[in-house]
Amino acid sequence: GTESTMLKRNPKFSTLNDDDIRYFKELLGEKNVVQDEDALAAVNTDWMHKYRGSSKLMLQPRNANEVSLILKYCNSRCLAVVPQGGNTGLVGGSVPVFDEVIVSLGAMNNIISFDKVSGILVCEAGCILESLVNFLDQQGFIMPLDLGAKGSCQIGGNVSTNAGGLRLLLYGSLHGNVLGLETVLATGDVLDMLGTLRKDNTGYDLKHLFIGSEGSLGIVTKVSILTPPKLPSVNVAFLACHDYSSCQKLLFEAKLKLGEILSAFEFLDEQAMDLALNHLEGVRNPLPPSLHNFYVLIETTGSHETYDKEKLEAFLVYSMELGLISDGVVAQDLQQASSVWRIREGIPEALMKAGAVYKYDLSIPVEKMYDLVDEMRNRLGSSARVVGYGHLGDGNLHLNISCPQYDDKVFTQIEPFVYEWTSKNRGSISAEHGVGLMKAEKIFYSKSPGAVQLMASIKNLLDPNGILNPYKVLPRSS
Ligand code: FAD
Ligand code: 2HG
Ligand code: ZN
Repeated sequence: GTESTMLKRNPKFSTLNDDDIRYFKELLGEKNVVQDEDALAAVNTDWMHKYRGSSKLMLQPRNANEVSLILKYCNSRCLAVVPQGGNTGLVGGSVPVFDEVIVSLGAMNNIISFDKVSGILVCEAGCILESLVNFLDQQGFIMPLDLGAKGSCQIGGNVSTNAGGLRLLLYGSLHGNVLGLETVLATGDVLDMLGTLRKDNTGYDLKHLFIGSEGSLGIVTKVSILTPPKLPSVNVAFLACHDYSSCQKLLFEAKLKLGEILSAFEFLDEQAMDLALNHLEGVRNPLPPSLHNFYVLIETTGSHETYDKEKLEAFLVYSMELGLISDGVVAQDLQQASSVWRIREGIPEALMKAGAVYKYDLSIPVEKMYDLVDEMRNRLGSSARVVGYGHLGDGNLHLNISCPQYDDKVFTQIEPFVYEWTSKNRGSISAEHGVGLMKAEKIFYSKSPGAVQLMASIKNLLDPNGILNPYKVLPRSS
């Protein structure tokens, strides 16, 4: 990646020696101390194959006590550490930059308790999101978050990135849904904040510091999360819009007319659709062939099948009459619904297959959002493919620039323009993916110097040697 080429390894960190390996083997057992080259190659490389570290060691603790002893030891030896969950992060945060020790949470995947009355689930951080979804399904509940990476991402990774995803519109962010955490600090101290209460105003609510801190303040080992009941009526519509302004008006009308049952409002442009159709196996356009500039996926979730369906159908007729949509289908069964979702969820994968990709995950006021995509297209001309899609209902644009390979000429046309534009329009340069390595030096585009200074002080207080996920989140100068 072009961004990390300027970085130098911080010489204050030790390098691994035989005594270290001996200590870890004694603590964790041989098989949980991974030094195999092929296994390390995978965990040194991020999902996009854009960021690559050169760690010589991955540790696989089985409980919080082992995490505690690992960190205590690393802290005393000044060995740098990268916490890793499912390694699906998109900002280079989950892989080492140099030779940091990888602490992988995958073996900590037990469900601890589920209370059907309150809907509160307590589990270990390494549980894969989809296995939690499957567990809850049996109980008649769902997870309050859903994302395309559900098959590999872990709840601890979701919490650490404060992942948003596809149903934030209805259920809100993890800052609202996570009720408690257990974390291990860099010193090895285990911090018990594993409450299971909706309300608890006993001073500072410290768990919020760890939600979205990307492994820079501690390792999340347990999560307590509020889960909603699985409602019987879910409907999905896939609609075509002529222009962006229609998408925007459609969102306004959907909030008004669908109200409490609106659970997702996603959009994709024609370029994104084209990628999905060409690069994803078995994906086809559910709408009759015709040239549409924009597509919108609307999902409703409610408790009454006939009312909900009537409501959605009336809304679609009304939107058609207003001229906001030019075509549309409503999925008739679960399989059709999931194939419509597959188009939207598959776009990151389609982009990967198309070549190199520059990703920007931006919060921008909805009325301005697509201007950036248009401007970027004008800047880049035919040298790259500019793709716009994302969580329109949350004001979150995924701007992706796809080219055959990474190209410095293209890159200098994109940055710093994209950040300056976002900052000028009072947006955020990270809506949901985090800062990671990619944006550590860019943080001032979205945060004041005073706020960054306080972040650095908190980091220093909790991790005085700076061993946890160095080079990430905070700028070098701080
Ligand atoms: P990793 O990638 O392993 O780690 C992410 C960060 O968290 C790193 O900084 C790491 O050090 C830290 N970390 C991981 N586990 C822990 C832990 N237990 N304790 C402390 N720190 C930890 N994001 C969204 O917000 N919305 C989406 O819709 C979305 N869709 C995606 C779709 C695809 C196909 C992909 C590949 C990614 C998507 N993402 C999305 C990115 C998203 O951040 C991750 O998918 C997910 O939240 C990361 O979880 P993970 O377990 O893979 O974490
Ligand atoms: C999504 O919403 C993810 O699909 C990935 O957040 C976004 O690939 C991206 O830019
Ligand atoms: Zn997203």
